Amino acid sequence: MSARRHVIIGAGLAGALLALLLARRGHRVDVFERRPDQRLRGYEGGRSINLALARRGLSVLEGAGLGDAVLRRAVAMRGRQVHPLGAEGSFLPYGRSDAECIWSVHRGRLNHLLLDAAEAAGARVHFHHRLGLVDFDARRAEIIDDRDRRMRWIDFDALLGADGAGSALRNAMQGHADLHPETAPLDHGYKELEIPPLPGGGFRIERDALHIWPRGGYMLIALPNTEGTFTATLFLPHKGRMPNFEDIETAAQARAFFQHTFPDALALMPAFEEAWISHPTSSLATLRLRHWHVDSRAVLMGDAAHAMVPFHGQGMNCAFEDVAALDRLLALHGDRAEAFAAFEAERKPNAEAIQAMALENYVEMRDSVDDPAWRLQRALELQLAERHPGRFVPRYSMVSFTRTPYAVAFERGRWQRTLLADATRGLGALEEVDLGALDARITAELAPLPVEWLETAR
Ligand code: FAD
Ligand code: 8R5
Repeated sequence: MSARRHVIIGAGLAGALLALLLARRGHRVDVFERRPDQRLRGYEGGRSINLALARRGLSVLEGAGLGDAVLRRAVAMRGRQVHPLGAEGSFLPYGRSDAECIWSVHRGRLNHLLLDAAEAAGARVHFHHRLGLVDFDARRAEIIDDRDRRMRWIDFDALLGADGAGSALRNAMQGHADLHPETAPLDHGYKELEIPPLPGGGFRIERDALHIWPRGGYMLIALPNTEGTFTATLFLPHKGRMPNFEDIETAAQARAFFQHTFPDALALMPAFEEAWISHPTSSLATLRLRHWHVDSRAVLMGDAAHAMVPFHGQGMNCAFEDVAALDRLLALHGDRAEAFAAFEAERKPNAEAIQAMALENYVEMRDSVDDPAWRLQRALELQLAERHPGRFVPRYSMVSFTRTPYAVAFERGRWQRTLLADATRGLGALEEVDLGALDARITAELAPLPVEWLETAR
C-alpha cells in the first residue's frame, strides 16, 4: 500500500466519527480497528451498554447530519431519581424544562450508525487490524491482522489516534514527543448489573430518569435502555473501607450486601448472582498527557489523550467535541503541524477541566444529594438560574445542556459555588436568603454566556 493518506487508529466512537468527517471533506481515509465488525452480529447482539449523550455531543452529531437518527432510538433522562435507603425517593429535574435532558443511547447502535455513515462517505474501515510499532522517521506503521497474525507496513501521511484509554499509538509516540503520561487510578472500581423488563414488557422503574442509590462513599446507578431494560452500575472502593469489592468474595455475600444496602434494587434483578459472577470488576482512572501530538505526524484524541472517570457522563461527549475541533482545525490550517498544535492548545485545557469536574461529580452523586446544606444551595442555584437565564447557569447545566467550553464552565462554576456557599452559610431555608444583594452581584460580576454556546442548534 502506498500514497499519502490519513490513517485513523480505532473505529470506536471518536474514530468512526472522524472517519466520516474527513471522508466527507474528500480526504483518503483508512481506519484500522482491532475488533471484529460488530455490525455483522446484528444490532441487538451483545450486552446492552448505554451511554449518556448530552447537548454538546448531540450538537456534534447534528453537525454530521445524524442527530435525528440518534434521537429516534434514545431515551430522555429528565432528572435524577434518587433512591435513599429506607426513605421515600425523590425526583430532581436536571434542567428548567423537559427540553433540558440528557439522552441514554445504545453504544453498539451508535457505533454502527457512525461506521455506516463513514463507509458511505468513502472511508475504508479495516477490522481485525491492530496497530503495532510505528517508524515515525519513515512514516510507516506496522499493522497486524489478528486473524492470522500477519504483519505488514503501511505508509501514512498522518496517524490519528482514536484507540482509546489503552492507546497503542500513544505508546508508540512516547519516544518522539514529551508526552509525560500520568495515570491517576481511582481507588474505586465498578461492576455492571442488569435490570430486565417486566415479564409482559415495560420498565420496572421510572423510564425517563437516571437512577441513583447514593449511600455515602459509594453508589449504584441505572440508565434506561429502549428495550425496557436498565444497565445498572455499582461503584465501590476496590479495598480498604467497607464495603469494598475485595471483601465481597462470593455471589451469596454480594446478595447479602445488596439485601442490606440496596434491597429495592435487588428486587429488580432476578438474575443477580449470574451477572455478579460473569461481569468483571473494572478499574477507573484519569490519564493526563503533557502533549497530544508529534509535529505533523501523529495526534491523539478522546480517551487515548485524556481518559477520565465516568461520573459526569462526558467521556464520549468530550471525544465528539475533540473530533469536531480537529476536523475544523485541519480544514483551517494548511500546515498540519499547526493544526495539531492548535487542536492541543484548544482542547487540552478543556479536557483537564472536565476530568476535574468528573471527579467532583462522584462526591456529589454518592454523598451530597442527602445533605441538607447541599439541598439548600441547590434550591438557591435553581432560583438564581430562573432569575438570570443565560447568565447564572448551574455548572451541571453548562456542562450538559450548553456548549460552553468545559474550562469556562469549571471557572464560572467555581465562582457560582462560592457565592452559593457564602449566601446560605448558617441559614436553614431559602426564604432567609437576601436575593436582591445576590442579583446585584451577579449582574455586576458575571457576564452573560455567548448565545452561540446556548443555542440548542437545529
Ligand atoms: P473508544 O470508544 O474506546 O474506541 C477505541 C477503539 O480503538 C476501540 O474500538 C478499540 O477496539 C480500538 N483499538 C484499541 N487499540 C487498538 C489498536 N492497537 N489498533 C486498532 N484499534 C485499536 N461517556 C459519556 O459521554 N457518557 C456516558 O454515559 C458514558 N458511559 C460509559 C459507560 C461505560 C461502561 C464506559 C466504559 C465508558 C463510558 N463513557 C461514557 C465513556 C466513553 O465510552 C468514552 O469516553 C468514549 O468511548 C471514548 O471514545 P474513543 O473513541 O476515544 O474510545
Ligand atoms: N461509565 C453518567 C452522569 C451524571 C449524572 C448526575 C454518571 C458506567 C463505566 Cl457514573 C455516571 C453520569 O450527575 O446526575 N451522566 O451520565 C454516566 C455514568 O456512568 C456511566 C454509565 C458509566 C463508565 C460505568
